[in-house]
Amino acid sequence: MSRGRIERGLFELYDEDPIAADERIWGRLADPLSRRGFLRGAGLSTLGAALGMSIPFGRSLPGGLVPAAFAATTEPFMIDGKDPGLVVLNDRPLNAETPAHLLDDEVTPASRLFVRNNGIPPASGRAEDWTLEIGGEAVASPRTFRLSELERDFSRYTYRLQLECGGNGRAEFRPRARGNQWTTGAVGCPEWTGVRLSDVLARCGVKPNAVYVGYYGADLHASGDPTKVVISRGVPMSKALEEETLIAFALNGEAIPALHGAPLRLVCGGWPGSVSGKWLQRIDVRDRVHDGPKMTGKAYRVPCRPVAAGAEVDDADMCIIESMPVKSLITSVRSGGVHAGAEPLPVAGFAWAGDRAVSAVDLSIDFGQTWSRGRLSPPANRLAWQRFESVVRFPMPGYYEVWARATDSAGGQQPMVVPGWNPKGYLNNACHRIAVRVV
Ligand SMILES: Nc1nc2c(c(=O)[nH]1)N[C@H]1C(S)=C(S)[C@@H](COP(=O)(O)O)O[C@H]1N2
Ligand SMILES: [Mo]
Repeated sequence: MSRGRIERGLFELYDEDPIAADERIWGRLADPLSRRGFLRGAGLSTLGAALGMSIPFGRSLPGGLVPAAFAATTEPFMIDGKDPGLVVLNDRPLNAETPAHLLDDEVTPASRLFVRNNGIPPASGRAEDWTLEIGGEAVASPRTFRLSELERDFSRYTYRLQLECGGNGRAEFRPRARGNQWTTGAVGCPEWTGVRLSDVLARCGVKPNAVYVGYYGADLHASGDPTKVVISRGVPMSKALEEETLIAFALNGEAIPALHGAPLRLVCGGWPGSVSGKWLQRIDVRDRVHDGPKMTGKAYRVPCRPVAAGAEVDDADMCIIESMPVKSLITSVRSGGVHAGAEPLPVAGFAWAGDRAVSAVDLSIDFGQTWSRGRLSPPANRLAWQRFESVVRFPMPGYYEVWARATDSAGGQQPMVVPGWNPKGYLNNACHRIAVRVV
């Protein structure tokens, strides 16, 4: 069987109905009505035949999952300054994600940081001429700072801050949510340098009625209409005034690249990437929850209470996403690789948990029946992702999946299957899994 042909068929079929796809491709399921059915008998041996090897823990393989061995592949597409391994999801506006095995650096290089644009990035202007305006109902003395003033008059700080798009993982929701079909790669943890938003706001005076900040950037609306704002989001004052919330002018010690918001951007680690405004020109201190484009309606909001998949939800029942949920990625091993079975396989990656810290990462090689705890490093600073490392040993040759599951400091844990469906497909923090062929 040719791999390409299986892939196309698989993805189309799994898209429509994952359980029916299992039946058609791999044969009968033990419990065809259950999303948690397991592959048995004929199905299992057909899958084994397609893989060209047996599946030692096959009895535990859940039905309805596209086997990780058949993960999508994409042709390379060159973006200036970017690793050719990035996968482009949309070119107008440009959106590109990073395959997990390219995220193995403690500090994500700019060339491997995902790109998420809602509009058209501004033509790169001269940084010396750039200004940042601070205004809004709840600021005592509105002011405009030149970039050079920000650099000269305020203390600078450097933090590693993880940035993850709220829609990372959207591709797995059924029914499908519209928008970029991010798989796992809309995340990274670069090192940002800048001044504290709190210091800059203190210089202008924040009134007691301050509730929220809202940013405005210099990008152009996709319609080309210069009067339309692409996106203008923000955070409550408590998040805005955190030590780590930066007005950044450098990424990994160099000027911020054009695609990532040159010359100035907001960085609020641990919250949906959309609050970290790029090409930053203005920050308003608001006396109410900010109501700019993509703050209201269903944008970057999830149902306040869980809903059935596919349900219609009233805007009034949608709540703003704040801290992102606990999540992890295996980055040291590329999914689909071949491993010599006699050798133990080192497996490492990163875990993060929004405003919280990660307290543990566990790995499974038997589809979640048993787990073993990895070694976990402390974060370089608050809101940075954390390295985990482990070694797995496979009992015999065959097809395996390595699953990673992180737990946060409040006991929150990644689910093994896609969590709560929501209209826009946010917050999928299901366990990451990679395929390994042991020979
Ligand atoms: N001005 C502006 N800021 C923006 C965006 C945008 O389209 N315009 N996209 C947001 C979203 S949705 C995300 S996830 C992050 C992505 O940052 P990156 O492209 O540097 O990875 O930027 C945020 N800031
Ligand atoms: Mo995003």
